[in-house]
Amino acid sequence: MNKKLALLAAPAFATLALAAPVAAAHEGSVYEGQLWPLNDSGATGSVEITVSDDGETMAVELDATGFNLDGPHAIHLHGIVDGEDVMASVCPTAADDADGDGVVDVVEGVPRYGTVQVSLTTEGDTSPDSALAIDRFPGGTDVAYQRSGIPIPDALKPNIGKLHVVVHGIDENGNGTLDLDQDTRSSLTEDLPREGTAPALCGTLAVQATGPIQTGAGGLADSTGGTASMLGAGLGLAGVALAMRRSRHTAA
Ligand SMILES: [Cu+2]
Repeated sequence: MNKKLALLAAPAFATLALAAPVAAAHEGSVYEGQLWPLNDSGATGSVEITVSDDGETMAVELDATGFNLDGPHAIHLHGIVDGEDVMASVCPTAADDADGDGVVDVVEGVPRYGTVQVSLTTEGDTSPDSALAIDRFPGGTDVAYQRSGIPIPDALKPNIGKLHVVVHGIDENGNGTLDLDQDTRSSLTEDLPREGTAPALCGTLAVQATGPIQTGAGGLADSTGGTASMLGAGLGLAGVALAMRRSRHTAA
């Protein structure tokens, strides 16, 4: 009986020991990312995500310019999530055009950036249910998106830095507007043309600041350990960012 309990308890303890320092770095953390063009969208951009002090919500600021499509631009946080595990990964490149038709469509990008975790709508619901609510996403060839109070799903709370920001919407025929009757339909839904959902920008996130570090070390042994772990996590994220840059350079 004791043996059984010990066997059950050991993995749980290991999970807690690993999860605790990361969770401590979640509240009040700030993440930033550069957004890189996909599918010759012509756009560039940047994003900043600030987690609230209680860790329950986030504020997102996203600025992007130069889209060749005059909107709408669906914006999502994508991630490869399996239960409570979130895997770090990289943005797709032209090499991910599996069917070789010249466009990395939204589904072809999924093995890289995962599925929609949060829909960065302008109002109302922000769950994956709103992923295709194109009337609640920004329009225009330039986008200045700002929204706060966005609920953070539980699985993402310690893992914002492993997510991708993806902005969708490209112009394929040079007229600058969304062609609802485009012959090629979205890989997600027949209701939308491919122009509407193909990714235009993608970026990974790197932590810029964490709440506990900003407010100073507590001086307790536990805090020191926590800080060291957080720095370790930060270095891991920096490694991902570097790997991304390297792969971009290789691709270019
Ligand atoms: Cu998306």
